[in-house]
Amino acid sequence: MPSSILLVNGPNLNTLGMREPHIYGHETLKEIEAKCKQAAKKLGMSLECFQSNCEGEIITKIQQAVKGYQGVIINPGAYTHTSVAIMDALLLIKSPIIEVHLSNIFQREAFRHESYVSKVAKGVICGFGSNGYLMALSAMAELVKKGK
Ligand code: CA2
Repeated sequence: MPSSILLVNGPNLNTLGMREPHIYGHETLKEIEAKCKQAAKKLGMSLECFQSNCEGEIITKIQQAVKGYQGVIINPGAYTHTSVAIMDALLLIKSPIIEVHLSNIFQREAFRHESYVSKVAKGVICGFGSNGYLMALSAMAELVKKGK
């Protein structure tokens, strides 16, 4: 059976490709998700994609992911920098968590330099655009293989 991985995208990421392409690229979230599903399959994993603009819905999804997934990849969007509640929910997850950002948050405004999610993630990938999700999948495949 392929390992099940959950990909969570936070607020406003559903509008990718529509504005600020110089920061976030031209691809839509649907295109990125399709690319990730294909890549996951090649790595022997199945990928479920979830996006929400609501903090509570993201928390509920993370709570439901406590069982049934071998890993979680998350781009929490702006909640990265504000949400103790998402960090607390992620603390319930025993499988590896990888945080992804399209942009290099450390080259941007000071308020984006702090991440609550980094405190509970196994690792962080940022600044590589949508390739960052593929990098996260490849790292996740290694972690799952090693059982970490
Ligand atoms: O770089 C990332 O992936 C971010 O998580 C994106 C968030 C931002 O608040 C984080 O600091 C870094 C913003 C997502 C906004 O999505 C947009 C999509 C299309 C156009 C403009 C924004």
